[in-house]
Amino acid sequence: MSKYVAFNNDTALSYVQELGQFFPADAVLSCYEFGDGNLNLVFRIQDANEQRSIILKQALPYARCVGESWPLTLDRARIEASVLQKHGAVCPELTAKVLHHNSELAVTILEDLGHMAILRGELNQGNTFKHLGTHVGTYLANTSFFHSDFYLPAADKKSLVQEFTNPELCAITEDLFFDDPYRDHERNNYPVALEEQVSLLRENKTLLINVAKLKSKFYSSPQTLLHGDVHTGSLFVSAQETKFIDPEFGFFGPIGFDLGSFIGNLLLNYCAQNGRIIETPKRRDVHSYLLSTISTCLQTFEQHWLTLAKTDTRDLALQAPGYVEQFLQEVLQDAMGYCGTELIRRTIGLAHVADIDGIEDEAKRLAVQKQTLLLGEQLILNSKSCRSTDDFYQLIISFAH
Ligand code: SR1
Ligand code: MG
Repeated sequence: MSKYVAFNNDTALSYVQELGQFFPADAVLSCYEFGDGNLNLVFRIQDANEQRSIILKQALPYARCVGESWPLTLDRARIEASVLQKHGAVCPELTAKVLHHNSELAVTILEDLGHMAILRGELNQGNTFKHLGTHVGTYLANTSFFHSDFYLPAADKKSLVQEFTNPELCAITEDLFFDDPYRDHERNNYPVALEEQVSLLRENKTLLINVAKLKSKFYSSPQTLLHGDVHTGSLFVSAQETKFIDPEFGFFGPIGFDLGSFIGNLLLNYCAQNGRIIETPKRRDVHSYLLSTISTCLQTFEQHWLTLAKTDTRDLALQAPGYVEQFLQEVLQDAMGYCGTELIRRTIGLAHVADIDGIEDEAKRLAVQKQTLLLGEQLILNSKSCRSTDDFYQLIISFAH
């Protein structure tokens, strides 16, 4: 049993050397920390001629972006490694590989995806990835179907629900998505010029009821093992490949949550491009790329789910003709609602996105923030009338322009 201690470059390097399984004994190794996320330390360890490298990720006992005043469970490292392993088992080509895990030290060693890039940064530079929609739709369908009641024997699922109980990280989502933005809270962060729109949002009773329903479903609808934090910073991309990382918020929750979060992040980027790309033709290209990626993702998700349900559903009652279609309609409605909450919380809550905050011109940034708030509100208000992927897509188009 190793006692927890937060690593620095030297101790991370020694740990890897002592494991002795990743590099030859005589390799000359170097190590540096480069994590820029909200929560963890991330080290790269490589040999002198940069032929081989690995990533060592370590959870800190607090939220890095806030400091020691926000203590946070180390158990999230176990959850993250286990979700990667479970998702990797049903979708290996789209999930980052775990090479080693130590729960006491909250350390996970992962394959180095340094030949790829984080999607958010790429989208912010106007770069596009033609397989993204298909890849994400496939990952979300595979991971959600194979951890759902359609596939897992009931007793196995119940025991997995326990294994992936993640109360502290879920509490962050419960607070940041569904509470803070809709009331005064010191964690919120938005310009004074947005105050009027924020007040109107908070006075909209129908909106607040819809947000309450979404929160209630997040609390008590263990439909599948979610990634739990599907934003564009949780994806590595290259021209051919896509890899999911960082599922430390994983738990058994509503299937629509991951799908809605992903689409929400593409829409945040869509709106942000209005303040980023000055040349109209280039902006139009990126906009149309983002919309077609959303459409492809939705269609791939739905078609893949329907196929899996037809070929692999093991529960007898859930095979009732027409049931899976109804089930998926509700998933889409949830996704649309969660998508709206992601847009709103990233605009006025604690955790913003570089897509918007990186816009230097204040007036342009404000215009984008107004658009993301409005779009988020409309998605939440109209989610229950969504009957198909096309309804979802049409609503996005009608408000995104
Ligand atoms: C304190 S954590 C803030 C946000 O970062 C994570 O990536 C999640 O999205 C969380 O809401
Ligand atoms: Mg993360």
